[in-house]
Amino acid sequence: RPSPTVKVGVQSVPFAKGQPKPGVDHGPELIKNTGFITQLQEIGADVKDYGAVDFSRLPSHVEDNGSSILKHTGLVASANKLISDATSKILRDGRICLNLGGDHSIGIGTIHGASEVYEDLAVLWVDAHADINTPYSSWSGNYHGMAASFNIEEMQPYLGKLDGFSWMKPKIKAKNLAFIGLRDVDDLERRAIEMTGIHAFSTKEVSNLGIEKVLEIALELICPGGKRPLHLSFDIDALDDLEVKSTGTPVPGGLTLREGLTVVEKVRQMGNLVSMDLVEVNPWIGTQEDVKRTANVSKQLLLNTFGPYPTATMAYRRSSCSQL
Ligand code: 5AB
Ligand code: MN
Ligand code: MN
Ligand code: MN
Repeated sequence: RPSPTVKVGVQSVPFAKGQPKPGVDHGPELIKNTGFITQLQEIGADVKDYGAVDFSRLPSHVEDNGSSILKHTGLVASANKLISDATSKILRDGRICLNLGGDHSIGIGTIHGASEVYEDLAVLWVDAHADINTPYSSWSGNYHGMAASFNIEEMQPYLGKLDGFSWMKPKIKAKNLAFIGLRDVDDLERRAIEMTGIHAFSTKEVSNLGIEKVLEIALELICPGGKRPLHLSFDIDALDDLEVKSTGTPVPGGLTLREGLTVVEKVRQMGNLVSMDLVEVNPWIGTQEDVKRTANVSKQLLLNTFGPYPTATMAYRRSSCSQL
């Protein structure tokens, strides 16, 4: 049974102003240098490289309003308008849009762009953090910790009016979003999750139920029967800090690489993925070895998301079944 050709459009989103650590804007370059695009093409995937979202007309620096702890509001807002439009364009070309970050604040634009093209979009948010702070609840002022709230309809009353974000039309319903991998959630974020009824699976649920079961439940909740289009927002810090050291906010006790691969494999099997983010890979953090390992983990995730469906070989079937 030949697998249908998957059509992917890859865009680099080298944005780092949603958090304070330099280097995360070099994430796309690191991930692309693994050669994952060529490798996918060699196994029959139709992958087109759209280059980077063009930030050349953004001011390189904007002075923040000194009375606010919020960092780079204006830049985050205008960058995400560009990201949203670029994402929509790739989707209208009939490709799955793969966004290589960049910090997670780019999720504001990628999800917005996807929800403009696909009605009734579901979102699977794989992360150690819930990123559901608001400009009022955030104590860090970093927009990468607020990216989820911006697109959730039920969160709008709590966001307030922010300069630069008036172009946004948030369309994601709380019940169509699920978190997997949570283990570092602020008090007010917990309140937001409870209040809105977003489905949340922490690493505790993953170890109790197993990743397969968690995915089965989560995916059935947000897209019953696999019918709704799906956006996967994968923050690399969902994985354990032993697997991934080159990221800005690592948290111990996370998913193993194998569990991460199961996430993308299950998503692929459902067949309704329309867009995906891989974010928070920062090649300026950690030793050379750490960076190499993080790059390799990212590559494995992408190969397993878009590679052909694995079919058990005869040798595998024989050794796994009949000899037992
Ligand atoms: B990431 C924190 N909740 O709001 C905040 O890496 C962390 O995109 C946010 O998930 C982590 O600053 C953002 C403390
Ligand atoms: Mn995140
Ligand atoms: Mn995170
Ligand atoms: Mn992070």
